[in-house]
Amino acid sequence: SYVGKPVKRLYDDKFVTGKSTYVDDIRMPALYAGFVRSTYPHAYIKRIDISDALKVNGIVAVFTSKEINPLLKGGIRPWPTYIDLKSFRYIERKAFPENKVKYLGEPIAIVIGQDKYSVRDAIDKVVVDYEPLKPVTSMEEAEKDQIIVHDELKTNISYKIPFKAGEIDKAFNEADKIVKVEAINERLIPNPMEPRGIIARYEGGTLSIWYSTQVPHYMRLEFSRIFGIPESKIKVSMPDVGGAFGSKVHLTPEDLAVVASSIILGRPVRWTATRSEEMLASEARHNVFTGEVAVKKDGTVLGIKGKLLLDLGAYMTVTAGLQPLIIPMMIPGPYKIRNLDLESVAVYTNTPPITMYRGASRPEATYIIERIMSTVADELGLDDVTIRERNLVTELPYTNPFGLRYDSGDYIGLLKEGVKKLGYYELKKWAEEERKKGHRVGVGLAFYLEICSFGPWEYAEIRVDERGDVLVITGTTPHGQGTETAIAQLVADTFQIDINRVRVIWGDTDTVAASMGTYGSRSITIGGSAAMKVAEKILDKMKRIAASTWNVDVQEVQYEKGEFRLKSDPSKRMSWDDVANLAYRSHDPGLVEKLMYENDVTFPYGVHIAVVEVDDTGIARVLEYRAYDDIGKVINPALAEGQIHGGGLQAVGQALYEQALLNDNGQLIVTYADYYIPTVVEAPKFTSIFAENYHPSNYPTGSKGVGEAALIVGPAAIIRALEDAVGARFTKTPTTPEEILR
Ligand code: MCN
Ligand code: MO
Repeated sequence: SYVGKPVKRLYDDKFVTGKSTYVDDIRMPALYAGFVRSTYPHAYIKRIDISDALKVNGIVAVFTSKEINPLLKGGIRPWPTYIDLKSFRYIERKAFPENKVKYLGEPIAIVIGQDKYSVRDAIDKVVVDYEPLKPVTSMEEAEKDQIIVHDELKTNISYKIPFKAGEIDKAFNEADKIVKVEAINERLIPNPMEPRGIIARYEGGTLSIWYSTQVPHYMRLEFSRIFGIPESKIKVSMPDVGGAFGSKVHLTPEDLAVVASSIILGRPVRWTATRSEEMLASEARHNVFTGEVAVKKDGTVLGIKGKLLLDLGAYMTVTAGLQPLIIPMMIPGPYKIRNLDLESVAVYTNTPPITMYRGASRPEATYIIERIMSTVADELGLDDVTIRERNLVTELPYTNPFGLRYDSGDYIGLLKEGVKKLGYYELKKWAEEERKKGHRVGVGLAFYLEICSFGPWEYAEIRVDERGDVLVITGTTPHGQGTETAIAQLVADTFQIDINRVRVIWGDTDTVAASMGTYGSRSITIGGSAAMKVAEKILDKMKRIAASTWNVDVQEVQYEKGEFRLKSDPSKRMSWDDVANLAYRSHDPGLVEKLMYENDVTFPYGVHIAVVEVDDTGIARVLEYRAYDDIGKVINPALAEGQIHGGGLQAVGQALYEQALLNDNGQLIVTYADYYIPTVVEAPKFTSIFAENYHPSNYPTGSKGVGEAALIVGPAAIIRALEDAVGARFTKTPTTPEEILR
């Protein structure tokens, strides 16, 4: 059997030999697109002169809002599957602004030419006259509504909702101590290896799109809504996607302009973001929490009051609305805190729009609640394990004060076991000795509970062909995780056949009848379960075929290791291949089954530990990163561990190095070179252990998600380790050398 084993990734040859096909690798006689971008963060557009640009050799067209926007029946809007559109103030964003630019770098015109180089030259020849306005680039200023980003909305506040539960005044009256806590996440950029890319071809009334996306079916729906083309006339293909980290669930105005141009010109048009464009198109996080915590002397947290201020940037993207909703609901985390008075406020600023990044809301919530736990521990003279033990939820299932139902687990048990298995106290002691010798090293711990396997459903289809080979069509859309291998393991085990007879495909709307996609660490749990259930259906049919051949009741047929047998007569046997072949010769031919599998969210959890060293220049390094997680049943430990490594390295970046630094003008002043994504040089030594006595989800796979775990909890663990090393309190990610030395 394959499940539970570190089966090697099945389809990686092309990646490691450089033969994968990303959007930019697709050969097609397409025109190239590039964008003229605003050089002001906030300004009226007075005039756009394209005449010189059109004179550049090879330039086919330059379109502005005048040509492009009228093709759009709607614009970019939040994702109604998860976001309540009515609770937000937003405008549907068209491709280009018609009179006012709202952030520096905002696309205002598309230049189309025969090759990339002439396009690049022509972009510089487009002359734009602006009437500059004072920008508002800080969230705190934006909230005052003195400068308004969207005049139509008359306010910068898109969302302002209280999240209240229990009796907050009583909690604060009964407190022995009130502890102030601040937690800040600066703006980040996911930076997948492959930047955004799209090719659009409109011919004979059919729109074909090749797209670097996580959600081809949802994007087909959006293109249909926005362009008023029926879904039946749109095909979205997802070629190999070189990572996304949540950022490719969103749709950019550039994408809309490329599609509109291909419609106008009747020719294929393509665009691949440059790295600088990618950095502008996918910014994420950026929020500030300020709060007060009511505590008892023994460490019991009675209640939390606080305000969460979130930056949306200049426009509401497809996914930014998730954060003001989910962060407050997850702030109580794994702890039995029942009294809360939280206000969640999301504001527009004259800065690049915010989208989502690995963990999308759970990193923020975890960072906030773990900062609270560690700060309270310091204020009361307790240690990091005790404070958590005192507050962790002890009985599951548990419904949190905002109605989220935690499905299964043993939080205290895992914390105790994790601390032991990961050698936490030994590390603490070692660090203390080292500090006596003058080395600035520290050890930090953080606990997390996360919500994943977002549904409500996922689709799977399986075809067993007449030779008995298996094709699995999954609605999930792996783009680096390796979920396809894990799905093949589940199917091969259900069929009890060689995994090499199973092929898994996904991503193309013509191939996959329905799909939600890959995000929110949902794929193996909900998509894998869908595949298992279909496999069971097929096996059932195969048994019925064997039964009818032998003229017996289906209960008489047994299947084991590739063989169908008659229970009452062991001499009657048929191989897997024989039955598959027979299936195509019967009156109800074929072995093609499909289903939509529906289920609820699951809640994995764990404890992660970081060891940090700070040198004389204030540069911090994470030496070790150790994780102990209960993710339910582990389908492929190598893949799951890989997720801890990748997410853990991104946590190192978020905690210590990465920041999408903007100046007061809202201009991104870092490039890919100095944004400082950690590489193998900055990588810590990883230890990843999954609980053997796991608590399964109620899915057929028994799994819970792991795709975001380490970036959800890692920043809190690393900042805690930094505090231990330096002996100071830190609130911010990233905490930079200047702040460490201060
Ligand atoms: N897995 C397992 N057993 C479990 C849980 C997971 O073996 N109990 C394995 C799965 O088979 C899969 C991987 O771990 O190979 C992650 O599975 P899962 O937790 O179901 O997450 P998804 O497949 O839905 O992936 C999405 C998740 C998210 S939301 C982000 S963001 C992220 C991440 O995956 N983006 C990634 N990991 C990424 N990895 C890569 N290489 N690139 C990205 O863009
Ligand atoms: Mo994600």
